[in-house]
This record gives sequence, structure tokens and C-alpha cells, in this order.
Amino acid sequence: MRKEEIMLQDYRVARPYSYLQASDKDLYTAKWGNKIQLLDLNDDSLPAFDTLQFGLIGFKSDKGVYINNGRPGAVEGPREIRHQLAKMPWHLGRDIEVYDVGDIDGPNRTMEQLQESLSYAIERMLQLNLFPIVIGGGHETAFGHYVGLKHGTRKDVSRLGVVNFDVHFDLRPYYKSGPNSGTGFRQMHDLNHDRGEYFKYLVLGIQEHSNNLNLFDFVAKTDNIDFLTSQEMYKMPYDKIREMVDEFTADMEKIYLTIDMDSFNSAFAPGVSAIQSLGNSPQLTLALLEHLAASGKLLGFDVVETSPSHDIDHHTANLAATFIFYLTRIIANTNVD
Ligand SMILES: [Mn+2]
Repeated sequence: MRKEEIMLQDYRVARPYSYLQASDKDLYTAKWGNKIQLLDLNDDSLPAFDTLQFGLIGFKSDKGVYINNGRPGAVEGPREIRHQLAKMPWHLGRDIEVYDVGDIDGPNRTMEQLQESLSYAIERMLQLNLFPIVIGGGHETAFGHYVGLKHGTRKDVSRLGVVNFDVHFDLRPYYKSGPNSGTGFRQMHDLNHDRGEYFKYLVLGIQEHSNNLNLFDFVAKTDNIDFLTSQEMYKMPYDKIREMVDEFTADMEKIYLTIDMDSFNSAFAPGVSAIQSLGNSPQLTLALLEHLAASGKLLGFDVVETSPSHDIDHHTANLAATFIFYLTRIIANTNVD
């Protein structure tokens, strides 16, 4: 009878993709592929988990990249990153589970419809006490993910901040082009500005040669948006970067974290929508990611813009999976209710 209550749009339950292997009870030899379980978000008989568990969801869209005149391909990111993740050893112990809840997928739907569908799926995950790990998709993933976190989190959390590892601000105005993969954070800004609500946004890894001057102008004129360029990060001691991040995120109650794979040098991440000849180092990024995760403030994170058809020997998908491996380990130890 109550079955009608939850009916997520554009939602595909995870199929037992070939990446999943038979269960291995021996935690010393198990891999992610032996441990990941499938879960149907539309099953309303599911009780919420008593303790925080992880939920993987794919966002199968590169429509925003296409509208933004980038090279498409990120629609296959979720499949390839899952394959890389499955091969990693299980370090999460016996009390943590990872559930693959499937994909948001709709080849004939608009980008905005898919973003809305993602936001409802994220709300449902929070309701179940599943920590959302969204596997993109173009960076249009971010707006859907963010809206879901904003609406789905406890009502007493009013200061949800945003940290983005990216070459681009993704703050482009969208009144002419319409929303796309380069406008998500402007949409977040506008959404909150119109409602008089909290918005704070930090971008780490900006490349001057990859952003128009009107974006630097917008950032300079707007409160609560800050950034470090990739070149600044290269020259700064690690502790200084960490201090800057800590200062900026100090008043955030919760953090939505997003990692654009195009923030890395193409030598590390060739399979992206927009290649980068300079770019952040994966190790520095990982150190900062671990630091952010250790704050206990992360509410959800995503890895976006992996484009398998442009990848070389799965380097980019593997790097994205590596971040999931390390982030989950820290979140499991710090986000204890
Ligand atoms: Mn981006």
C-alpha cells in the first residue's frame, strides 16, 4: 500500500555488474568487489541504519558537458570507477558496509530533470543514514548533489559550505546558455542569495588560463567565495594551505566536497572532459582531502568528470577510486554519531 510513497524518477537499481565478486568473509583478503552490497532506494520497507554506512550512486550524465561545449564521455564514469574500486582491498573493518544504490540515468531526460532526480535520491540516502558518494558524470552532478544535501540534512544544520577541487570556478552565468557543467556553483549561489540563506564556496586549484576574467571579477565582488590557484598551492608550504582551508571552513557546520578530475595534470588524469597541462598534484590533493575528512564535517562527496573514452589505461578512473578508498577510511572513523 505504501509502496507509492517513494518513487524516485530516473532511478535504476544497481545491477550486479561484473565488477562485483562473490562475498569474502575473510576481511584480510576481501576486496571492495567482495564487500559491496546492492540496495534499492525505492524499497520503503528499509529501516534507516543505526550507524552511518556508505552509499555509492552513479550520476550518468554528461549533458552539461555537451551544452558547455566540452567533449562528452563522462556519462560512462560511474561504470569505470566502480570497476577500479572493486579491485581495491577492504580496509573498512567489519562494522562498515558500502551499498551500491544504483544510478540516476535517463538518456531522454533533460539535464535539469536528472539533477532534480539526483537531489531526491540524495535526500533518500540521508534519510537511510547512508553517506552519499556520488560518482559522476559531468560537473553538473554538483548542483543536484548539493540541493539533495541541503534539503535532506537535519533542519538544524543551516551552514552547509562547499569545497571544490577544480581548475574552473564553474560560476558562469547561465541566463544565455542555460545551466550546464560550468554553472553549478553560480546556481547554488543564486539559490541561496534569493532566499537569504548561507552560501560559502572555496575552490582549490584554479588555473588563470582556464577562467575568463569576468569570473575573477564576479568572485572579487562576491562575499564568501575564495580560492587558491594551482600555482599558489605549488609554491605554498602545505601547512599554509591547510591553515587557509581551516580558516575559510571554520564556520561551516557541514561541508559538501566535490572533486573535479580535471583539476589534475593530464599526466595523472588524461580521461577528463577538459585536459589540463598544469594541474594539482594528486598527493597534495589527497593530503587536503584527508584533512577535510578528519574535520568530521563532510556530509557527502563526489568525483566528477571522469571520461573513460579519453582515459589512458584507466589512470583517471583509478585515481578517482583511490580518493574514495582513502576518504571513506577517514569518514568511517570520524563521522561517528
Ligand atoms: Mn568543474
